[in-house]
Amino acid sequence: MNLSVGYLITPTQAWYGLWDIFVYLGIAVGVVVISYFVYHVVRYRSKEDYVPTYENKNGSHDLRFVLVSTSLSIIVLIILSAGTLNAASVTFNPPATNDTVNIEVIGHQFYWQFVYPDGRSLINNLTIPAGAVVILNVTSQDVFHSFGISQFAVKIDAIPDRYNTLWFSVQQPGVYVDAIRCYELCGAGHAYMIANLTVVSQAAYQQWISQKVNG
Ligand SMILES: [Cu+2]
Repeated sequence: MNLSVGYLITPTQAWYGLWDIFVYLGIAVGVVVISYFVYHVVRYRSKEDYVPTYENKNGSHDLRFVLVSTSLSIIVLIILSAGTLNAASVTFNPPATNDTVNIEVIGHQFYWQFVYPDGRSLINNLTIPAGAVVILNVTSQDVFHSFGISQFAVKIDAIPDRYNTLWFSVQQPGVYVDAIRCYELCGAGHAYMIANLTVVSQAAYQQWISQKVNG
């Protein structure tokens, strides 16, 4: 079994990429708008002999300004919308491959349970193989919760009698302490509904999963 995602774009990459686009476009728009503002503040500053006039000496210039600024705004909005739809599409369409690990995630007041295909279950510790496509089927045993790993930009509601799916992939093995949290106020213990994400090598994962349950 080859569990490597290789060239795939993960939701984590898609959302972080979208974040960059928002930041860079925001900076560009800020530079243009603030420069325009400062230019006019300086150029049309108060002078002793200045007499205000409402005469429009160049009407076509004004129309051109409106067309250009509106077009630029529309282009920016199209880029941001397309990027958002793309990231959402990556998130909601797990790659069609057999090399995936499916894990059931069950929210409880106030802990997370992770159930593996062979029935073994972990509490507050999600263990996954590095580089694999990990598909989580998220539900709840009691009230609404929300399962999220902010570091990897994934989050989805955990709702009783319903399964919501999310997928992600982590290349770097290690224990990501307190990486998993509940993001839906679910009761008095909500703030303590925290779990670790443990990413192990594929060999270690195969070895662990091949051990007998309860063995
Ligand atoms: Cu909660």
